Amino acid sequence: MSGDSPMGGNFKDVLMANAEAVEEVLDQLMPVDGSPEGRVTEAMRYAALAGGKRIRPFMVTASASLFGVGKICALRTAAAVEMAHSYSLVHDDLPAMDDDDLRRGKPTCHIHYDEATAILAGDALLTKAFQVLGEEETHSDPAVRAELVVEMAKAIGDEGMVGGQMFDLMAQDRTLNMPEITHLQRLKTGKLIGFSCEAGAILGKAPEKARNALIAYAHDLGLAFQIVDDLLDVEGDEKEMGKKVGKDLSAGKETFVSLMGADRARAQADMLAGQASNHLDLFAEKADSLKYLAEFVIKRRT
Ligand code: GRG
Repeated sequence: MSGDSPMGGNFKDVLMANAEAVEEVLDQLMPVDGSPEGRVTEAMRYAALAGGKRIRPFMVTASASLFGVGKICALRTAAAVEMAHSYSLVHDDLPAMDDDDLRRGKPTCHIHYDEATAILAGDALLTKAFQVLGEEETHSDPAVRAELVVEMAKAIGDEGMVGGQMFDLMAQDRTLNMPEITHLQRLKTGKLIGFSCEAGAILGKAPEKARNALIAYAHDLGLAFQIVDDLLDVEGDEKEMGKKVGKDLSAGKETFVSLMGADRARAQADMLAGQASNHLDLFAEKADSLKYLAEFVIKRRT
């Protein structure tokens, strides 16, 4: 994307500045000490500080900014979300799952270290994510911290991301239809995107109407994100993406693109991103950064 953002610069720069701020917090939360057990922290850092677009952390900080949430609270929550996302990538890349050797332009965690270390690093990233949400520095109100913990657990456990991954594995020997693919993707990627947007409302104790608008935005944008992910698996460039492409096709998997065709899938993603932005109209220009993100999500090449 090359257009000027309403924040006085190119949106990619804004996204990158946020990524740097989140990475600083991630760096502080995972100090290395050279001990034998420190190997797992090194592997966590390898996975979580390894680049990536940092879309979910941006959703957290941008939604938090709508309600005047303090910078540290927002960044710690964003870091927790990125840890949970990174854990899912590490485990998804394992031989027992997708068996990938390239992620974010680098050898996957189990290739760079070993399988056992990658499993432990994923486990520890997930655990630390909840530790961070539960700590007082994330929010002074224990009820808010508890809500963050519960909602993220719902988003990434058996009711969300892990459930979606299970559904995916169970569906490997049969053809999914459109409602089933939509359900699968809502669980696998949509729910964490949902939590990332809702987190700002939780931190800011936002009124129900505002919170529901963010949930609706995430609902539509999450689906648009996944459709673009499917398109990139067909049309994307391995070098640019930093991960293998063409995986769905070679695995014989039905996707939004195989069911709809690339043109209709692209049109659907565009429509959903526009609809997502419309849900934010009640915030007026304060939500411009999230609207720019919606545009970025459908125009991205990685
Ligand atoms: C193994 C518990 C467990 C869950 C795996 C999320 C997931 C479920 C697997 C990730 C594999 C994958 C390619 C999912 C499709 C969409 C997705 C989440 C892509 C990666 O997210 P991006 O594009 O990645 O935001 P970056 O690297 O930019 O953070």
